[in-house]
Amino acid sequence: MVLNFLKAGYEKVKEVLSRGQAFLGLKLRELFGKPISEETLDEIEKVLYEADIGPSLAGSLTELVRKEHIRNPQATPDDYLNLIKKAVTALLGASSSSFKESADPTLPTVILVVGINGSGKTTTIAKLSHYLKSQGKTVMLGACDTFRAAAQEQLDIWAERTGVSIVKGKPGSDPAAVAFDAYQAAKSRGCQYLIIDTAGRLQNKTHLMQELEKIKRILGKNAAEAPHETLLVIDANLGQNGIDQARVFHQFTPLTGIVLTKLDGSAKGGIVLAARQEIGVPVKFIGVGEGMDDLKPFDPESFAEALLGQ
Ligand SMILES: Nc1nc2c(ncn2[C@@H]2O[C@H](COP(=O)(O)OP(=O)(O)OP(=O)(O)O)[C@@H](O)[C@H]2O)c(=O)[nH]1
Ligand SMILES: [Mg+2]
Repeated sequence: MVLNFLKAGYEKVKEVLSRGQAFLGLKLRELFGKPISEETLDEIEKVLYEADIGPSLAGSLTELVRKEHIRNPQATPDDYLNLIKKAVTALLGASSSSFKESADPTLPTVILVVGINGSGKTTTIAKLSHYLKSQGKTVMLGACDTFRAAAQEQLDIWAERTGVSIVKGKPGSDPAAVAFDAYQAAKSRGCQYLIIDTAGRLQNKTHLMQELEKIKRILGKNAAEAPHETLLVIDANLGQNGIDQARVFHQFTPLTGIVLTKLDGSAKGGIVLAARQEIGVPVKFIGVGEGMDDLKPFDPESFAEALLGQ
């Protein structure tokens, strides 16, 4: 059952990542079919770089190919592709979609969700609530995007649809105060998870980033280990720009995971690797559509396969 559920999501990703000439696996296979010379190695590095996997990883994967060629001059395109796939899977580590839970099972596990405008935070929270509920967990939402009146309304609609409770604040009120109230409500009602929605913010607006720090601080006053998870939602279409965002968010509110959304419409899957290599933060979930079921736990092997083909 779980495998089918996973497969369905990755088929979608595979379909998008393998579209047309952009397909990394296809381009690499072509280059691996040529005699491996300095020129071919340069081309390989360029193709990897263009896939948004980040410059240092593009370099180290190219080095792997060089070494393999020296070790075994008869290596086939399949040998090289397998080598890269293995390195990519190893870099991504074991499947890591599980959350750090509250040490005290009577207190809620708090998940703070951050990101720039329109990245998919609110939709991701709806999908995550649905995912946790389907595992029999109780969930409360904290609508801490008090910046736009419509934002709380949007979360409210999702709360009703997914059948979870929600705590809202007055439009324009202090989001940290709403986070405080939401924690107290989740605690007194014995909810297992509290998921905090925040307003979209550009990472270069320092006062907005400090507001996030405050939300985090207030949550920490309720329980020293809260928030247990801080998830950054990144739109996969942003490519390397998403990594720059992650770096700044990570400074203000240290991230424990990334949710990469809109992978159903983007051929920019390489950002998953760059996030791991350059920020050291794992991708925990991927978003593959706008529906409630369109959030999938991140699976390194399926992802490497979707990215590189085979
Ligand atoms: N195709 C696709 N669309 C998505 C996905 N996730 C979110 N969206 C869409 O992206 C748009 C923005 O999503 P929101 O969840 O409102 O984004 P947000 O980060 O909460 O936005 P702000 O609160 O304005 O910062 C909506 O139209 C969503 O339906 C996804 O995985 N795939
Ligand atoms: Mg939102």
